[in-house]
Amino acid sequence: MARILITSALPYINGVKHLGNLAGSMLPADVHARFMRAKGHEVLAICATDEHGTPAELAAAKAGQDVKAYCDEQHEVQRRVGEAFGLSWDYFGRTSSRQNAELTQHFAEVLESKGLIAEVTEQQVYSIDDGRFLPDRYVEGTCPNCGHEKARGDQCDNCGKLLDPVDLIEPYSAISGSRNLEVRDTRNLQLKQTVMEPRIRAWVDAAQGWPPLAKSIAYKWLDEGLRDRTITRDLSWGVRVTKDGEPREGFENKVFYVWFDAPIGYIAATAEWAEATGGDWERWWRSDKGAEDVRYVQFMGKDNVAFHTVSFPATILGSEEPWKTVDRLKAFNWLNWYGGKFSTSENRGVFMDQALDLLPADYWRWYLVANAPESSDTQFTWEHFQGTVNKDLADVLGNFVNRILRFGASRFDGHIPKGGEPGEAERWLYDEVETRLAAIAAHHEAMDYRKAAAETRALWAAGNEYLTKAEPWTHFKTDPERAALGVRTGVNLCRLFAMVSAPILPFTSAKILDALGLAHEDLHWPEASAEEVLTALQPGRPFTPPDVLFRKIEDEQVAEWTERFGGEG
Ligand code: B3M
Ligand code: ZN
Repeated sequence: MARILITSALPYINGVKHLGNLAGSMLPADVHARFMRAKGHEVLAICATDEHGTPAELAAAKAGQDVKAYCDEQHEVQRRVGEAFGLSWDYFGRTSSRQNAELTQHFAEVLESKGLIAEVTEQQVYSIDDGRFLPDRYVEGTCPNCGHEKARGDQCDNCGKLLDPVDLIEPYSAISGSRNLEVRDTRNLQLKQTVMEPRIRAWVDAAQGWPPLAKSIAYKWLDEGLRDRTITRDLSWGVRVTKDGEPREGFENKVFYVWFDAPIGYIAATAEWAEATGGDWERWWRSDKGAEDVRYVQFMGKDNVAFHTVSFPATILGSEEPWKTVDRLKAFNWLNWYGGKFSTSENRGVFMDQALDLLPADYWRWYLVANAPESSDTQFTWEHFQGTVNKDLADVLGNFVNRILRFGASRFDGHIPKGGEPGEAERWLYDEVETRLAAIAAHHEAMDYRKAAAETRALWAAGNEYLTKAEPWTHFKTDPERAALGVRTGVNLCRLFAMVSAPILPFTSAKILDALGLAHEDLHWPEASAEEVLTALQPGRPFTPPDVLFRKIEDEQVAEWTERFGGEG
């Protein structure tokens, strides 16, 4: 049994996330957590809302709310919608927590004591009309790299390049739209990443469990040459800057940069979890306090990779304290919306809360895992979604469970019959299940989600193929023993499907277990031989067919949703 710490990139507080965000971090992290728990490992799955920086301030201003009140409200909204999607975090914390402020200040002070922090005078955009500095997203303008006209001060959404607000062409204030801007001097703290570069490179070289995408992004940054990074901002909302535990002189109107405190939020949210549950957070994070054997797995979209493979490690390694660093990193490409980006402002795409208004969580979970943007960007289209749900869930899994349980209910009085000895069809099935189960587990271990879903689907298909071979409905009159064996094996297959599909389809698995009268706690990964697993439920056990597990998506629904949410159409 291993101890596995799982984090997914912390969603910004500025509104409910869209399906692309879900597909590229929170959902696969949940699938991994569920699989690892089912395998009997000790798992701690941590997430939190990322509540600082200009995204939070701008969104609060737009909502006409005080930032703190806005964050309180939106944190609850995101937590609820996450839970409704079945995201089984052990804790969903907040980067605005006391724990995160303390840890962030701790890291900054330790880094300073190691000579890795410098106080520097920098040039920042100042808005005369707004009477304030405009860090990061408070400035918009034309991207110097690609010419996109609505680039934000910290990053261009079009080409992805990280920017400095002073680089923007024809900049304007995102608060007032004013172009009456000038560049003024301001004092900031910089983290000397240039000094850290050899240590970070050696650490990246040594990393084993990263996919090529993550390594190549890390090396791209390292090869371009790290720059010292400003870790404070002229903002009022965020973690206060301290020195020896007291407010730092000259920094009274500044806070730490959101990307400095956000990853520390993984640790802080674990400390929140400990406070709430009486757990021991250091056992998960400090190698001197028992975390040396923890396997730490991070999930994130590709735009977050550099922050996790270079910037955050600079903080952690620079402290020279025994913090746990990432062991395995799973990075995703983009899930796009009809070849373009999801966009709130242009009403393109579906957001998590809207998705659940249309269909139950498992429909989305299945689609997003089976089409995970792993080796390249992928596209969501309503037609593709419809096809996937109808074929995989309704025709293969749903059809199997409903067909066999209904038949068993009507012909065998809703009790598992004894049946004759296993024959050719059963032996074929045992072989098939043996191979498929091993493959599914291997893909989950490797965090290959498309493959894990494809093999899961293949296992369901094998169930249907077995029924075609066993034909209990045809044999019922002529060879009732054989028909009974078909039903007994089929009911056991339903249980197996619930166990194996649960990481991706937790709600459906629960329904199947209910139909079989099995407790949800019994859910574990099947480790016994296929024959044992498929004869585990004994004759005489009652079962009740569930309501239809999956309804097919109709063409009219596709037309309506395309109209409502945008699409190519
Ligand atoms: N909130 C960016 C994002 O949601 C950022 C991730 C922080 S992870 C520590 O893409
Ligand atoms: Zn650009």
